[in-house]
Amino acid sequence: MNVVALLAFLYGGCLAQYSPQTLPGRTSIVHLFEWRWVDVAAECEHYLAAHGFGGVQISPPNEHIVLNNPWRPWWERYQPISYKLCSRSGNEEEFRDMVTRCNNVGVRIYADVVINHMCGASGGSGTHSACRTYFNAGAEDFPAVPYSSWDFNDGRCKTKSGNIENYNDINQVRDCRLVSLLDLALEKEYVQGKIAGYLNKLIDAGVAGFRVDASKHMWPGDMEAIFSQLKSLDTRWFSNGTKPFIYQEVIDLGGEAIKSAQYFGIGRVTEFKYSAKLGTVVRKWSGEKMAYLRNWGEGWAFMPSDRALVFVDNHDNQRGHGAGGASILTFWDSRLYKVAVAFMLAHPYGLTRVMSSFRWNRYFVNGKDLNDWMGPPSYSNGSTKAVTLNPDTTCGNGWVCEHRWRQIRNMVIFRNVVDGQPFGNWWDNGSNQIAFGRGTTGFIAINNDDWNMDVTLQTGLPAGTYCDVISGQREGDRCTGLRVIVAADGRASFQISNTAEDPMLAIHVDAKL
Ligand code: AAO
Repeated sequence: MNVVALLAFLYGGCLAQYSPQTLPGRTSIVHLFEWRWVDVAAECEHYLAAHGFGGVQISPPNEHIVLNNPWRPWWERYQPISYKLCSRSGNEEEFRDMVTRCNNVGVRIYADVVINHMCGASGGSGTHSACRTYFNAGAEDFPAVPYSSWDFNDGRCKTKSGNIENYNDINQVRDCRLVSLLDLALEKEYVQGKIAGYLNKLIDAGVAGFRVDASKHMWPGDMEAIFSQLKSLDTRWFSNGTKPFIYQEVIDLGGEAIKSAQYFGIGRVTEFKYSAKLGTVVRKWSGEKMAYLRNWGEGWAFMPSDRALVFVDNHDNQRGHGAGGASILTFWDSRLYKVAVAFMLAHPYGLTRVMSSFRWNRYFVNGKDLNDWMGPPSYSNGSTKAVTLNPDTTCGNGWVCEHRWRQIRNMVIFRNVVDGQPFGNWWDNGSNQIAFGRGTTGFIAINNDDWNMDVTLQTGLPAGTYCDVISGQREGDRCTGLRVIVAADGRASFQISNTAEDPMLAIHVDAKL
């Protein structure tokens, strides 16, 4: 191997942890929150592969606590009991089968890994865990790992409660308990080895990478010590020496001592400013206007695009957890949500993650949803309901399946088609009507004003008749929705009513008749 090739190999290798390792031309991942493994596998085979999804973020696959006060909250999954692969979503065999089947159709699996802590200090003792493994939270005894009280940070935390009390004290944030979750001593080689062993077991099963939960609460040096022990990805699906994709959950909206940038050396980082700001702009709150999106991305003081994992909402902030400000748009606000998701998928900034949720019966008291804890659609015995499919391809049994909404699915494809193409041909009306293109391959126009949009714009696209992929798509030689005619000079007229179901038009070269 000559020097240039060696350097390219090393460069590629050392940057691999920023790449989702998806098949070429697949640019988004979907979070199938709380889905069972058998349903994820079927979705990979019957939907995600065919519609260009790059991969799936799954809920934590390790054994977690089982709670009944409240009854089976979704957040059981964030209270580990062991690193056995059994959980609300299924057992190890189902997990391995899912990863194999998804990889076999070119859809990657990213595991949500909870490695900062074990269960809550008040988790009690017994076998109320997904695999009925014995543990004793009070004694910090998790025999299935094994972890004992030696393996927790109690000695290092200086707060009276043992919990984080001040997010501006770096030592508290990293060495004290997050909401009383037993904080592992990640600086210990023994603990690092146990966690690396768990992650390598997932790599052996074929996962492509990890969403690292609560990264803000771990010292970057300890995380690097763990990740340096990770194997390369499984050569059944990945080229030899490929490193796992790493994206770290760090809530940094500014104003705290810990910054996202402290984690850039390890992998990508969630950009929560994106989610909070886009919600504010699309809701037209605080004087924000769509016209201000002209310099969206680093121009808004977000992290560099090649370090950012972006989303309109996530499983926390769609229900007021984490950085769950009121501006966050979710499936509950479906019309504006589709505007925000379409914008995110059309704009080049960041690696995009689409949320796929379940419904729960929200119950607001003084602006707070008292049912924010409610778990996935379940039977009376607590087992999670199957994802059923309706004839119109939507989901039943309480699963929202935003990723299957035509407008969102088609914009996932739009992003694949325009991948690598420059942002340009920006137009706005100084208010909330905007439009922009992606080189010569795609163009989107959005009307978020309270009056009609009627303009003729330079799209940058080749002349022809295009199917609008918001109101429909191209099927053979016909459009199932609206059409847009691009003239020889690249210009096209966009009439968008402010009362339209979806006040957007989006076209790309794969939707051209
Ligand atoms: C549950 C119960 C607790 C109980 C605990 C143990 O709710 O009462 O003590 O069990 O028995 C999830 C749930 C938790 C649940 C936990 C364990 O959300 O309610 O606790 O499972 O079952 C912080 C972390 C962040 C974390 C977020 C929820 O930094 O990593 O809290 N997210 C991840 C997961 C999440 C999970 C865990 C971590 C735990 O995504 O699902 O928790 O594994 C500030 C800080 C943030 C901090 C938030 C919330 O954010 O900056 O770092 O997130 O506070 O504490 C504005 C500010 C923004 C601020 C925000 C909220 O937006 O700009 O900075 O307000 O104050």
